[in-house]
Amino acid sequence: HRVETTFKPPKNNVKEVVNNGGEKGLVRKVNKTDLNTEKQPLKSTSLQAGEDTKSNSTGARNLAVHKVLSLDMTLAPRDANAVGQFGVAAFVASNEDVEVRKRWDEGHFNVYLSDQIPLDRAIPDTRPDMCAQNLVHDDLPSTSVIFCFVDEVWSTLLRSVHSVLNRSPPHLLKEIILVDDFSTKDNLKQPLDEYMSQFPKVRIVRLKERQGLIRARLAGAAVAQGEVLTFLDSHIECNVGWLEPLLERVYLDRKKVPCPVIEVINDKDMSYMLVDNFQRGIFKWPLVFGWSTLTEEHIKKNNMTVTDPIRCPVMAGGLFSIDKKYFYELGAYDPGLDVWGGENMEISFKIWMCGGEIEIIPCSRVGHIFRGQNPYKFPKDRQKTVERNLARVAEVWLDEYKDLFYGHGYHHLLDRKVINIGNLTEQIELRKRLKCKSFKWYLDNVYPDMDAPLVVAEGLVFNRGLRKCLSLQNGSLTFDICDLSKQSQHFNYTWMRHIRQQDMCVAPGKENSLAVHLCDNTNSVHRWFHKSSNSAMAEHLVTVVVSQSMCLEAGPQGDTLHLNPCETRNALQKWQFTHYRAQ
Ligand code: LR7
Ligand code: MN
Repeated sequence: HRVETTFKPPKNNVKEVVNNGGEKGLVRKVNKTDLNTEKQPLKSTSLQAGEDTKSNSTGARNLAVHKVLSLDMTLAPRDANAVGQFGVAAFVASNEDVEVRKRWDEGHFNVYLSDQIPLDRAIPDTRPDMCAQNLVHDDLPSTSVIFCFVDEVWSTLLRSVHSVLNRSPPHLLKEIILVDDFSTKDNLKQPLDEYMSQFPKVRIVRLKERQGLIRARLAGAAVAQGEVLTFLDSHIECNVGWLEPLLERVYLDRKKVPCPVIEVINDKDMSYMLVDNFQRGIFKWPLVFGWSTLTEEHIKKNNMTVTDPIRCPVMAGGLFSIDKKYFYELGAYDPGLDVWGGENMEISFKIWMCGGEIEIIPCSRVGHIFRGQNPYKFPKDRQKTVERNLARVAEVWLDEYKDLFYGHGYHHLLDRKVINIGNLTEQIELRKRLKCKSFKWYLDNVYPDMDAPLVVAEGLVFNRGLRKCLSLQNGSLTFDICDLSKQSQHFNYTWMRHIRQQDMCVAPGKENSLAVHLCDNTNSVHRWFHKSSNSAMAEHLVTVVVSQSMCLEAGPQGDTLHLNPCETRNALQKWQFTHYRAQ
């Protein structure tokens, strides 16, 4: 069983595609004519006393505000006819296809094309109209922008850096920190040092061994001098006015963790594509990140406009700003997370459960190249690395709901003799020290539309052939006339796949008999497979004994219970619970 772990771009329901160079109907593209070419240079506006409502921690009122930067320094590009200029789709001649294919694997996108596009190209200002009119405080905190990368493609890495340099107000950009996570490509060594030496704000940190993006970000944060940390992936393009609205949120409340809207840089034609409004980051079991559009009702009820911040149960992970002191108060990332994956869940649960908030800020927009595959090697198996990271997060943050994580395809992670998820003492201590709320609180208050039933099925377990029920009396399993009023006949079928009454579990006994054991999550013989419908083994209770599937079967006289090889049509092997909470 494989759980999907690659990240998909946000949705776009607009059917018409302006330029069908890329995947049809996935995301809407922006026309050259959509470009706002009448941007005025930045003007500061001084407000009348009393118009501003924010008072700072010393009690003094900050009255000076100014408009968000709305001039794209790159709108008068050096070469208006360059390939990919203005973010429009670029094409290569058909005889260059071979080149495109040859270089694709360097980044798992059109590297050949990217190398021809200006490093400081203009892109369309995709912000909702009102954004350019918004005011922000003039004493916003400064930020360190942290890019970590491993073997990133030269042109996309540089385009990422240029987009930050060109589209961030200089007084707010303390520095750009490039953390090289032990890349092997030669051009990312001395040539990168040389190139970046022309920009005093750019610093390069080299890791001595491969750490993975989580510990690489921690290494960047450790040397950062800005008041706010802004993390970005190394294949992005920041859009006009992207930074101020993020810093404004942190300024208003240091426990707010703002994320930009993530737009799409098409992996085939490198065009800049905008995405639907009102999307938030969510997860489905087993902790799979995804996007969901706010409902019409929710938008109406909360009187939301397209520029309002959108509260998100979880963030995508790669692009966000956070107050540096707050980041460390939260214990930063769990440094035990390896290479890639799960850290977005960890930081999201931590932020919400320990008093903060995550929001998407529609006036801040950053394009990202979504790739079908990681272009770098994983030191260990990719799937195993991600699963292990997620199990760490589940163990620390999910309380009793961690069963839902394991129950959705990750039972094998429970066999701790095989899977070592490492030491969690410090993470558990941290959660206690910060007095964080429960995962139930998080579900009720932050993600109430999440379906999270704690058991799969419950009630009586009755046999379809004999209409009698399982019963647990004086520590042994019997088979009785069904009686709803008897607690001895009530069982739960849990996400751990236990047939369970309190802490006792039904298990295979000696010589195809049945036994009752103290439940043990790590013991695979306590697990039973059961489906109520739609499968060949429908309604069977199947256990795996010594790597052989066996089914729970009622004796023909209706007095015994034993295990027998499974038979699809045998009614004595068919079992049903009174209530199914989930499938
Ligand atoms: O070992 C590594 N060392 C690194 O420095 C592996 C990666 N990296 C760098 C890499 O070069 C890149 O700059 O880390 C950054 C992120 O890696 P990607 O681009 O391969 O990740 P992704 O875009 O596929 O995945 C998303 O999920 C990750 C989970 O660990 C991270 O949180 C990424 O930052 C995140 N990306 C985004 O949120 C962008 C939008 C995705 C969506 C939806
Ligand atoms: Mn990425």
